[in-house]
Amino acid sequence: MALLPILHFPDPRLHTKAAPVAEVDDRIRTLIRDMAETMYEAPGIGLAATQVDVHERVVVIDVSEDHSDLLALINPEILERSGEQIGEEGCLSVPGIYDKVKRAERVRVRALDQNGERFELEAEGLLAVCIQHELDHLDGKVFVEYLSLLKQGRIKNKLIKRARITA
Ligand code: K1U
Ligand code: ZN
Repeated sequence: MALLPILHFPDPRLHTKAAPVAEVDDRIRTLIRDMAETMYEAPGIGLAATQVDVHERVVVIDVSEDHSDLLALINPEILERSGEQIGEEGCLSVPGIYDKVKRAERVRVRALDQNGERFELEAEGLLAVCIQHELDHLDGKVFVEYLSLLKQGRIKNKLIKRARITA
């Protein structure tokens, strides 16, 4: 297993649209294992392949408290959204920044599992938020893009300064 380096905003690679996975094979299963290890170590409750500079449609999520409920989604699609919730979000690619984002309360998702089998899932609450956040990453969107341009500018400057100090 391997820990993968996570790209930090405003790295332009975070705005790449990920391509569908053509075949669910050992390469994809290894990517999922490494992404899960990276997410748990960070720690976080989700990670999209985009964040580790792999531009294929793969995400891992685990919103359990004891790392017991890993969900891997390959080529995920949101089929239906309903309701509305506003909650505080963070992002491993925007460390130390948290802000409120409006999302659907419930989503129905279709994806492939690690055997390449299609399945559907209904989610609400934090899991629904996390799914929407991770699928945005696959489309090249970072949660700060829901914030005002003023806030986005401040966050960009803060992270650029921090990167200079730690370089
Ligand atoms: O995509 C990511 O960068 C992961 C992100 C997912 C997420 C968090 C909150 C709302 C929506 C999406 C994170 O995991 S940030 C870290 C975090 O929220 C957390 C870390 C440890 C324990 C519990 C939460
Ligand atoms: Zn994120």
